[in-house]
Amino acid sequence: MSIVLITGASSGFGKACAKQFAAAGYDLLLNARRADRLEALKTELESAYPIKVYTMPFDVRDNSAVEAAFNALPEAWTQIDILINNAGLAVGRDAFQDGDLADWETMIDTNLKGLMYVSKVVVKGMITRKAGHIINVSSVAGQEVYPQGNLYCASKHAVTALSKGMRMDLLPYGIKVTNVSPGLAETEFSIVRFKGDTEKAAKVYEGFEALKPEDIADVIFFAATRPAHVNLEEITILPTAQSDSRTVFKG
Ligand code: NDP
Ligand code: 8X3
Repeated sequence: MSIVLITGASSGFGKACAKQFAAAGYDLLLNARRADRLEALKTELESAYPIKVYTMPFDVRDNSAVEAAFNALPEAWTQIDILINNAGLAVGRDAFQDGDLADWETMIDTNLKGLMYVSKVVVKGMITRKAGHIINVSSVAGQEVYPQGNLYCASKHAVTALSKGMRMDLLPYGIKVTNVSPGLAETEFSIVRFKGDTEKAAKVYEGFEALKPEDIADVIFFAATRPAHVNLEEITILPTAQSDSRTVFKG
């Protein structure tokens, strides 16, 4: 059975993807920083389905940790068929002039550089085997900018651009690259963005029905299971109440 590597699997979209792929019989490599959550998910999935899970608790921002984790992989886990680059975050929602440099660096280091480090390592085996699928989780914030979204939007625009560049360069090797751009989804995303302020986070999703992590896992699973000659290049998924990154109808 195929091996799927999911970054950011301890919560939200990544965790929902882990459940969906596990239910379909895929073996899973799960990454995030919170090792305890990964272990709990491994136990849950291995007891529910006839699959194997290997946890990789590293920080995607740390390239030497990324390389060490892949160098330490047991042989049976080295042929990664599908990479879901999902680890990411927003920190802060300030006007550019009020933004915090450390927050900006965290977003660029995680959303762009982390994706770059993990992909660089994983793509080597895909090139040798002339097969593989890289699914990058960008955002509607990677298509359109919104007020006080500045650096988060810039990091996700970079992900969308990198997906296009990867797709072009990897064409000769038959490697698919899919860019997924979700709109507002209720996960731990806004709790992280507002630095633990759960009231402020909950307000983001008041008055309309936001996407659920399972909605994003559904489209990622669909993209990953198309025939070999079919690649879904860009998938935008919004709540019905949202039309673009700035417009939400709150009834
Ligand atoms: P969550 O906060 O629920 O999950 C984020 C995941 O990323 C966690 O598993 C977290 O794990 C992991 N992560 C964060 N930083 C790092 C790091 N440095 N190294 C390894 N893992 C890391 O949010 P979502 O599920 O919503 O977010 C997933 C992706 O989807 C992100 O890229 C986000 O930008 C994007 N997105 C989210 C939308 C939304 O509205 N929710 C909409 C569009 C895109 P841990 O903390 O354990 O390391
Ligand atoms: C997450 C969705 O609209 O908060 O990428 O940027 S949004």
